[in-house]
Amino acid sequence: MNHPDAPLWPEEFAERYRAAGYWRGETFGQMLAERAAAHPGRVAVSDPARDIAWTYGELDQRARRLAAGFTSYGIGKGDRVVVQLPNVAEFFEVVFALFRIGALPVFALPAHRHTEIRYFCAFTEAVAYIIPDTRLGGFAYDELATRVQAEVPTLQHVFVVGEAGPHTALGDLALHPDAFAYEQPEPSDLAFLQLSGGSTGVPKLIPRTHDDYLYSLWGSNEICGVTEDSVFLVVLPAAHNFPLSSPGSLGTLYAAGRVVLCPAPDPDTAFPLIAREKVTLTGLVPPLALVWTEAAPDTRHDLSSLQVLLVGGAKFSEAAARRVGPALGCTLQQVFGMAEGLVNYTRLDDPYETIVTTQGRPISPDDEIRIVDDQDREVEPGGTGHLLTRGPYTIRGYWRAPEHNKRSFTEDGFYRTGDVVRRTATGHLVVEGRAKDQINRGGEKIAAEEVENVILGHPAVHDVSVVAVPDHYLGERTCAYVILRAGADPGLKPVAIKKYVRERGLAAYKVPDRVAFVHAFPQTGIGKVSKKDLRSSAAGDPGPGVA
Ligand code: OOB
Repeated sequence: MNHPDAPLWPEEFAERYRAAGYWRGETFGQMLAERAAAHPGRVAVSDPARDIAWTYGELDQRARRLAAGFTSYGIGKGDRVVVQLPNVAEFFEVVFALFRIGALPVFALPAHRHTEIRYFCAFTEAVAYIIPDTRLGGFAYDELATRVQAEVPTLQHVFVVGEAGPHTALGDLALHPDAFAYEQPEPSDLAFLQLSGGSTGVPKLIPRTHDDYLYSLWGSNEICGVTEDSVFLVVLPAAHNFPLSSPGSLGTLYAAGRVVLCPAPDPDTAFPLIAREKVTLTGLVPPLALVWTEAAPDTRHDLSSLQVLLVGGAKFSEAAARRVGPALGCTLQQVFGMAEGLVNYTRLDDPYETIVTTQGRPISPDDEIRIVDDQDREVEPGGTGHLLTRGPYTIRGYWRAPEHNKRSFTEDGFYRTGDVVRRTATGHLVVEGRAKDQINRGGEKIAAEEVENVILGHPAVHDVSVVAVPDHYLGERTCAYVILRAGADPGLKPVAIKKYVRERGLAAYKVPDRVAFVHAFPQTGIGKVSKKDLRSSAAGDPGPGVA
């Protein structure tokens, strides 16, 4: 199949995935409509912090009204809409409305700031940007929106959940569902653009279709035991692929279960919600899983409804994995996934040793896995190598990135994950490391090149190299090694570099945790900067000139 902006699956693969029953020919709009018809009075989404609980009937109705509203503003099939919302019920109303009219949500995270948002809006030629008001969002997104709107000519509308300010209130948009007619998308059409953690100067956008994403949802549900009795707590940012689809909020809605929104991830916020809403499963990144594990034994809240805790996004150490069950009284399920597609889970009935020592195996029998050396030759069974993958819910290329796609995909369509893994005799993958130039800061991905490009803009900087430093809590933190220009102010402090990055309007998690001034970088045999050597020196004493 060809799409002007994204390479999709060749027809022979699409046919195979349909014939195997993975692609069921459904769209998100139809899915919600069917759940609403079957379970109109069941609660679909609750936002207890704001006293909101919408049934399937209400959620579907709201999405239809908003779909008519978006249509009245001229937004339609294929248009891009940047969505940057915290964990609020309206997130679901918005995305299901956009799904219905075939407009593509671009899933920004609440932490993104001017640099990222301007890029998403400009690169995707977005027509609209949806934000929370300052009270809900804890940041003046309205001011950011005003600024971006002045810079990006395509961006015609800013819709606000809450107080509209100078923009348009989302609440004013809802029209009678039949007020405007619109064309609904096909199952093989793109549904949204997800963000890649990436390793390049600018983030890449991941085009997912209704067919492929819905398969990853029901495939996950079968593996994670999600049914209409499941209650999923959205702890991580709702728009991230992990809490969205593994099995996440959308998997739970697919199963006609109940989604509960958690406004903050700390135990003081989450534990009372688990007790009150009788949450049965949730997903966390490793640092949060550690915090919950430590807090659980002393809590006065009843966590006994929790059956499964999914942990993924970054490597979960075996020692930490062993503490989850005893502390939280639930089953651990490790998840090794990526927004580009492939998701691996340990199975609920896997032997305990497999659950605590591996990152799981793929959802689908048709997820093809190759583990190769630097020359793309398969390693011997059980050997460690680069993970390449192809399958019914793994993209065949990034959105509008033909040059980059030549490097990130093999000629026969395998995605080069950048992860270094080995496979056990049972087919479970163990993540051993990473070959991509990325820092995984407790599950938040930072492309070294993106931060390096920003720091290079500082007038005193001659060269910079950003690497990961091991960290007990987050797994990794960032360290920026900086070579100053000859003649730079000798009084310049490393902290000035951090301040500079922050002022450029980058998400806070991308600001280097540490900045060290050096005179030269270690080099590889052919004279390139050796990040490997920089990483090992960062792991030790970073030396003078450090902040
Ligand atoms: C998830 O998605 P992304 O797109 O933010 O990041 C994907 C990358 C992987 O390529 C890998 O480098 C790392 O995150 N990763 C893990 C991991 N899970 C993800 N590394 C080691 N162990 C794990 N368990 O992070 C994501 C998407 C869906 C479900 C879960 C996580």
